[in-house]
Amino acid sequence: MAVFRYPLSTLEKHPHYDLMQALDERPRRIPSKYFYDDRGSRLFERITDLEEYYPTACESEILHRHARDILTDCGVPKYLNLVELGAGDGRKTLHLLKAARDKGVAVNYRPVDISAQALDDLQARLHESLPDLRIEPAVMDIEREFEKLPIDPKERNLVLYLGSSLGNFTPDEQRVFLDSLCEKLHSGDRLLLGLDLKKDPAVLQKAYDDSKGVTRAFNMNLLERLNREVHADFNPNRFKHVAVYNPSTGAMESWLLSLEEQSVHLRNLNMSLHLDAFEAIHTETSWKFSPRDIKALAHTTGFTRLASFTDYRGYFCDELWTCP
Ligand code: AVI
Repeated sequence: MAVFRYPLSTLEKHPHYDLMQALDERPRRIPSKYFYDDRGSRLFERITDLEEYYPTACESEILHRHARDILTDCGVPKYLNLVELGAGDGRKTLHLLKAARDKGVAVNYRPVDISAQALDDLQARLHESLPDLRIEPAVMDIEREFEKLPIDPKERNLVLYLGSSLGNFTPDEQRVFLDSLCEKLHSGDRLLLGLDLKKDPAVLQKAYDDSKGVTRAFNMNLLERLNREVHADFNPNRFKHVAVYNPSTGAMESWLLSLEEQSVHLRNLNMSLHLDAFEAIHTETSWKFSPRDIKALAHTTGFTRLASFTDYRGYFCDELWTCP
């Protein structure tokens, strides 16, 4: 049972209100966005280098093979406002940026990410490969600051939402997010949406519980982050990283399982948690999509599908959508 000691009126204004609420739910949760502090973002980059974590290699292959087709399907405009949500290290996007340069499309690249460090690294890396690229990074929590997305009202926009990050939202949140995006974009603007496809759970299992323990460290970093930032006293050795496929929802779920009965104090939140032995804290759901799911998602959120690109194994797809 969690105990809040703040008067209710001030509680909602607390910068960690979402975390406090989530920790008090049953099952308890830590919102997935807390993964991405600077250390978490670096760990995530290491995950994307793992052979077992196939989505990055698949999407790189797709963008390498189809960057030119994607630009053709965007109408090869003279100028493109390229907004990338949750840009991370931007390595996959390089294929698209190079294809635009080769086709003479002037790009204003606007990567958006929750981690300032990730954006600094991205900018430095891109400067080496494409020194003339115009790049305007923005540190932003897209869930909280959606209205600030740098959509250009006068030019053609292409929004990239890669890596199946949409799959970290619940299906309701996915629809609300895409609905709002469709409303914000203008007729003819494009969305390139990376979605991880449903597949043999054995492949998924390895991707979310890799043999080098990087995903485990990524999950555990949540506890370490709370220790650093809100002066909690989690002992990561008393928790286990658990990744399971839920066949009824078609999603991978990540949990932190308390290995014993324990109490944890989160000093800056003025909050204590009592965890039972084997009580689990939910940290992430990674929804996977079937072709039917994708069709329905585009249809219910007002987008028109223009093209779909997949990798040679058929594990992942990038969907190109437009707003009517
Ligand atoms: C960012 N997101 C799409 C990743 C995923 O696959 O859900 C985060 C991740 N979690 C564990 N491994 C990677």
